[in-house]
Amino acid sequence: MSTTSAAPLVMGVVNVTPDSFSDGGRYDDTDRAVAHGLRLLADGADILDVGGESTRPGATRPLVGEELDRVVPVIAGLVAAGARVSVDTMRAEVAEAALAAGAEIVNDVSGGLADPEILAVTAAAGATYVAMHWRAHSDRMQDFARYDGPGGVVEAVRAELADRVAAIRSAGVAAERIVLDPGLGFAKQPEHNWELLRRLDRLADLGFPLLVGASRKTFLGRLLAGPDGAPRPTGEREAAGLALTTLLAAGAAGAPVWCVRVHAVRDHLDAVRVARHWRAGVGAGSGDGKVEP
Ligand code: PMM
Repeated sequence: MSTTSAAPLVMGVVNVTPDSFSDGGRYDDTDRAVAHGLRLLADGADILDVGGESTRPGATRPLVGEELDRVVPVIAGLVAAGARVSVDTMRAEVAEAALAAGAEIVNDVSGGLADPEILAVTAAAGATYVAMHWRAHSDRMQDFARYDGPGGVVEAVRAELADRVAAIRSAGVAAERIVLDPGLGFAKQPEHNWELLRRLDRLADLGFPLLVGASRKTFLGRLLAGPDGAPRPTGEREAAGLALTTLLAAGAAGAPVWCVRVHAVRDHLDAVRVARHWRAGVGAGSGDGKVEP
């Protein structure tokens, strides 16, 4: 699929997991997950991202057979309904089965570090590959949330993504099939996420489209914490995520964003439309310099 577009595409999340932080357990059987995906499709999702492994901080990994059983039938069902599907996996075996079931995109939160064979599998299928910035599996990723070098988190993430691009290219994935992602919340403290969002231009100048996944994440909950310091619960972070989508779609980060990965597709599409309409008017002006009463 094309990785160029003017406004961000909206990718809807279909987590077929018992334990994802944002929607864990709600869609953990095939029928419920397909029904959820179909709702997101009807709401206008450009891509449906189907995942069978929770990556919330501290999560333990499913067995490969469990992950296959979760995602493959859901992907097949959604592809049959006409959806463009990405598979959210770090495993070559799961990516291969998902591509055979009709997925077009491999969304690998480890950027090829967890299972390097996934790159050759993606290349062989001619699929699009999303490489997210990642340092370690979820059970210990927060031990790696340190960015003490010059340029802090932004330059570290940029350099580490550039290394991944080299590996992805040498495995045979075409440059126009690569998408990069800052990996918000993965080995990041809240302020690291905000710095990355403000400086997406530094990641964009690596020359690849960007995907951003901020929806319902803890750094938004922390921003919205009440007087007692407790983060705002997951289900009450949507408005903050929408504000962020609007800013990104309006170009506030100084770089175009190719795609936003979200849970509430319809609302985020509305935000993208507002931003697109705003952008279309910026610079157009009334022409005569007069101010209407
Ligand atoms: N975040 C999660 C899972 N997969 N994929 C990409 N490319 N980027 C992300 O930020 C990302 C991801 C974790 O969030 P979830 O539990 O809401 O799915």
